[in-house]
Amino acid sequence: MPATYSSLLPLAAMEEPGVRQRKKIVPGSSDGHQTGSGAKPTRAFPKIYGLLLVVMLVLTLYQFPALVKSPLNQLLGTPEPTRLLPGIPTNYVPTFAADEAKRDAVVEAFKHAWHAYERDAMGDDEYHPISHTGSNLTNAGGIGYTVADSIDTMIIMGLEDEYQRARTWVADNLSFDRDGNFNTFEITIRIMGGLLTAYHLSGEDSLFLEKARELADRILPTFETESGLPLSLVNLALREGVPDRDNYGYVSTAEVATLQLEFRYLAYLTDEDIYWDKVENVMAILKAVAQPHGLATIFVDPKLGRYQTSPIRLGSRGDSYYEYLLKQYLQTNQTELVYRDMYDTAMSGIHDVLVKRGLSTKLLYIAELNPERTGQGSIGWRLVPKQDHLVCFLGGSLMLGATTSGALVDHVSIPPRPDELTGQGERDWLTGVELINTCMATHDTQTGLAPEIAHFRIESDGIDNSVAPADWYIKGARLGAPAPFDARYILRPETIESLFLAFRLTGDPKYRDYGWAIFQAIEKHCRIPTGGYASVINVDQVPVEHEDKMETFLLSETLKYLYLLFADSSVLPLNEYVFNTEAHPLPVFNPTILTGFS
Ligand code: DMJ
Repeated sequence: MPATYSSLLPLAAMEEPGVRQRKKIVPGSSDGHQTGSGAKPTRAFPKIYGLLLVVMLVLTLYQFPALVKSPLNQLLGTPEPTRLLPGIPTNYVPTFAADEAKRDAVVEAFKHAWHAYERDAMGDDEYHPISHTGSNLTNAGGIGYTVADSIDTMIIMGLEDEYQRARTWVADNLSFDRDGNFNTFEITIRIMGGLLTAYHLSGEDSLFLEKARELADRILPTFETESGLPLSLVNLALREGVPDRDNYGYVSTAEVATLQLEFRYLAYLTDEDIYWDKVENVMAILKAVAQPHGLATIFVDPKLGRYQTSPIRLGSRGDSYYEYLLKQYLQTNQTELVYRDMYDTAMSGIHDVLVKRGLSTKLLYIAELNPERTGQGSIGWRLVPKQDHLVCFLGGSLMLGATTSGALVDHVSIPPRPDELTGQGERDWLTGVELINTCMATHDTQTGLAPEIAHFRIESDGIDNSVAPADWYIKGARLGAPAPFDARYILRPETIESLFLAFRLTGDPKYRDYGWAIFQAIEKHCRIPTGGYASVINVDQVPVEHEDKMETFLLSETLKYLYLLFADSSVLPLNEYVFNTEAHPLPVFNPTILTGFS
């Protein structure tokens, strides 16, 4: 059994998370975010405080001159400086009109996938396009995994007929009364997230909210653990949390910390605090046991409420922990500063420890840390130069974070100017741009598709340059040998997600070009002529071999982000929506309760 995380890094003493008495915000109350004009101070304001305030103001303006620069320039008619961030071409014209031909080609692809599923497997959880069959996650029957994950894409793409048929299926057939063990995280992000967005985008069709709420109520018992961290699995019929025996009962950090957008939006819609409190408590616990560098190991112990010794990575089991730090801050209109602090700390930790460069062309990548026992019985950390495809979400996320958490002004320009960003914002922006370039470089394969995992060359790897390329390679790939697991492309969306964000934040057409190239590679190598799309077993082998599976995130994420990349930028604007980790857009709202921890 692995040692505890606390045995390896000096943890802050395990104390009760700083949970404060929860207060509803009453408009006009002096402790809410929306203080009304009628709020009166209750005691005199000593002069010394006034003096301190002036000194602080002067110091702040000295440090962040951009706070006054723009208004001053406007007043004096001084032209704004036009300095651009490095990496942004000086000659591009921001254009946000739709590229209709490409956008419509993506809609056609969605129909090709959905119609095949509808024909062969309607209502089944997953689809196998080569055998033309469907399958369910458990033997207890389907829970609408594919349907719920796809509905909002139909609404966004304007596919009225498909939407009506899917809605009818939800109304007549969707049941969560299934006596099987389902993954808490997956059904939250795919099904609950899908239903909540369908509710919002359908003009508040109550069918979707009722179903989302029913699912949430069946999931709630997973939070009844000693710590309050939810269990990995849930029996939906019995309404019972089930520990994951495969991982000693530990839970992935990403899984416990990627339920928050969905449960918080449900709490907002229903005015039921329980949904909010359960997921916020998870964040309070994780903050209380966090390391100063803000990096999280990929497993937590739901009994003890602390991190377990396990790898630190931005790939599987770690990724969306970081994604949701930023997105929780954005979801509630940038009012919950504790999430911004956690996000900023984590991004600095990533830069200090995990950001590395390849040997030859110095491609920037995000490495992993693996714990290892040393001779003396203590534990050390080994840097592993490996990057999951999943990490490619981080490029766009860093750019989005730079323009929000890292912004000095309310609305940054498109693209942002350096004087609109904090030092951290500028650093994150540049890393985001570079990481997207690296993710694009990993598409330099025979198929033009990126592998599941890329390894980067380091001095000490002892690999002969004639055997592996100078920058990155697919580990275990050898001529004539069976393709390693790392060589697959399973229709993942992360690079495309980043391209969509980068395009919206810069207007640089190269991001559309990149997206179009990936889309064409998917069309060429993953499209099954009889309908549907399938995963590819080896991105470096043409003609390809397929795996008989179409992941639901092709419909919810990959094709949705491609559509949005080519749609005009008024569709789902980034300042009004926050996308859950499965690409279900949820509206930004002003919270009606105060954050319960700090
Ligand atoms: C999706 O289910 C989600 O994006 C999740 O956060 C991670 N991976 C898949 C897609 O790759």
